[in-house]
Amino acid sequence: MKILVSGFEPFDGDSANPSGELLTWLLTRELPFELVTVLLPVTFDGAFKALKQTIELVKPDVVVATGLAKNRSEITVERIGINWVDARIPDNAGITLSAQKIVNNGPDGIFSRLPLMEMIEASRAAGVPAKLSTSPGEYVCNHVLYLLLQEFPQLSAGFIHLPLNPNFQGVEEMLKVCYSQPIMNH
Ligand code: PCA
Repeated sequence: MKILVSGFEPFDGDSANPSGELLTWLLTRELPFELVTVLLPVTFDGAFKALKQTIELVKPDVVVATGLAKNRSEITVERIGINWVDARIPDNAGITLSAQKIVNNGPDGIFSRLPLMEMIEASRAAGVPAKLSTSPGEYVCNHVLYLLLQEFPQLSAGFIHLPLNPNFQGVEEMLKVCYSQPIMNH
């Protein structure tokens, strides 16, 4: 079983992004599955392209994309990717996409295909607060999540938003659930 985990480079003038640091941390862990990681640029044009190339190359069984949500205090597992982008700040290439669909004739939203509730329970059981989110934002993370779910309908895939200073153990527990219960539930 191969799980691909993505994280993002820093953005918005920050010097670090915990989702990028997560990848380095995970690579030091002993995991029951094969882990592949990819660091994505925070650009509308480049992020999904880089993820897609990696998926096509490594052919993972599960894809878990991660990113930072600075205004949240817990790890949140996203329920849905939405077909909308409305950036509050430019991406790292200076591009601001405003109030538009991501895919013109695509569905308004696509549900995550990860065992969401079981992931949350596993993180909580390890003492790391986590909860469900139905709001992935309107920026690069949602852009990647929506395109991931839309372009790879056969893949078990979804998105985890991290708070600042996350306890990465919570994510490790979540990934172990994706390995042991790779079901697509809503
Ligand atoms: N968080 C941003 C993009 C990159 C990241 O780590 C977001 O939530 O859209």
